Formats: sequence, structure tokens, C-alpha cells
Amino acid sequence: MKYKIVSDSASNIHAIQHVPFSYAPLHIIVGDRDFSDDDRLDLTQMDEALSSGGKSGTACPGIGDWLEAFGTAEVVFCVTITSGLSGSCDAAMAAKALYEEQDPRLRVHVIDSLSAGPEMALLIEKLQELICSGMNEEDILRGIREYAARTRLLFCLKSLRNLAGNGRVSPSVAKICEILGIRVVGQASARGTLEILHKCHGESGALSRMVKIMEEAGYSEGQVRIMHNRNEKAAGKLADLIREAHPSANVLISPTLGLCSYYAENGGLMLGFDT
Ligand code: X90
Repeated sequence: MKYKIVSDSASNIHAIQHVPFSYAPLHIIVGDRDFSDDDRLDLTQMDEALSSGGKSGTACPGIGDWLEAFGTAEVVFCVTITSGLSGSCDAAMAAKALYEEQDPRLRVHVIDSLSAGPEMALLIEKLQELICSGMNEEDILRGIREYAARTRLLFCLKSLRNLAGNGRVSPSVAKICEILGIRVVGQASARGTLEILHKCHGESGALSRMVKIMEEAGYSEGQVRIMHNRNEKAAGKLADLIREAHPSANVLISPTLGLCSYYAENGGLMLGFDT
């Protein structure tokens, strides 16, 4: 096939059907250990290393990692984690320039998701659908841009420690979470940064709040992707709440992989939907 979809591992997707796909892993660094967010990552081992409490951080894919993921495809649609929080998109742009230099027939379209996790997953799924419908490149591009303007990301987190520790939210915002039982509900802002919307006491209040925000954003019956870090129960409850109010919603639940598990932390939820 002429087309390939590529993303970084912040999409929590390692494989798709019908269209060639590769991903460039981010890395979670704990002390002197480097956990690559790929098929071989053992999340339990990563958590054990993290719970020892040492210094930790993350690293985005390098130009070489992106080039490897592009492979030999003629046309690549490349979905990255938000440029507002990561260098991944910049590295993909640099890789694009090198890739296209090789041969005038090669093209890479970098799509900055301004988001992470389930919203990236929705973009990948839409690209897959557009490609499979037999559209030409220009129409696929127009279609994905139009769709990206209609997708959103909400999150519900118990702890912002790793986000604050790596400069992705301010320490004063992260302090809110230190109060027991507080859940922070927020969204990916239009600039692709974290925007805190509510501090909720307890999880069930936070889940209803998320559904309310979704509806205010214009959700009626489209796609919903919920990703969770060891919180199947809350993910299921959230799915139930959405299905109760919107019986034709298409809701899928999956676990976060390395990068999103690290930042969403234990119990964290991410919710992607379209409007
Ligand atoms: O380049 C790197 O090292 C990666 C940095 C990633 C930083 C943030 C990832 C957030 C993942 C947390 C909840 C959702 C936030 C969405 C904001 C757009 C998950």
C-alpha cells in the first residue's frame, strides 16, 4: 500500500488492521534504567522501579526513531503527541525533512494531535477509515484536519506528581492533588497543554463531571475511547454513564501503555471523544 500511518507511543496503540502502521517509542527513565515504551515494556517492572522513589523523567523519540518508523512508505501520515508538552512533533518534522529529501515521491504529513492517548487513537482510527475508503491524499488530509477540530480529550487524575516533576504542570497546581480523595478533572487546551477544570471530591463526582463537560462540548453519539492506568472499574463506570445518556455511543476501553501510564499515574483516566 502507498500509505502508512505512524504515531508515537503516546497513542497507546501498537498495531492496527488494514493499513500499514508503526510507532516510535517514547522512553521512561527511572534512575539509570531506560524503559522503552514498546511491546517489550513490562509495566509492573516500570512501576516497581518508580515506587522506589528516585528521579524519573521521559524522553521523546529522536529523528532516527521516526525515520525507522516511516520505513519505506511513499506517503506517511504521522500523528504525534502534543507539541505543547513534548519535543516529539519537532523531531517528527525534522525526520520528515530528511525523509522527503531522499526522493521527490516521498511525503510525510505530520499531524500534531495537540493531545495524547485516546484522542490520538481517534485520529489514527479516522486516518485508517479515510485511507480504506479509497480517498486520495489531499482528501485524506482535509478529512483528518476537519476531524481533528472535532475531537477532544478530558482526563481525571489522582496525582500530578510526575507531570509537575517534569515541568508539565506547575507545582502549585500539583499540590491540589495532595489532599486525599481529590480528583483533578481537566482537558487538553487548544494549545495542547494541560488545563485543569475542576477539583472533585471523590471519583464518582469526577466521572459525572466528565460526562457533563463532554455534553457541553457538543457530544451526542459519536466515538468514545477511554484509557486507564489500572482503573478498569472507573473506566467501566464512566462508560456506563455515557451509554446511559447516549445509548448509541461507541465506547471502547483500553489500558494506558508506558508513557501515558507514567504521566496519568495509578488510577488515572483519559477520555477521548468526537463531537
Ligand atoms: O517528550 C516527552 O518526554 C513526553 C512528555 C509528555 C508530557 C505529558 C503527557 C501526558 C499524558 C496525562 C493526562 C492527559 C494530558 C493531556 C494534555 C494535552 C497523560
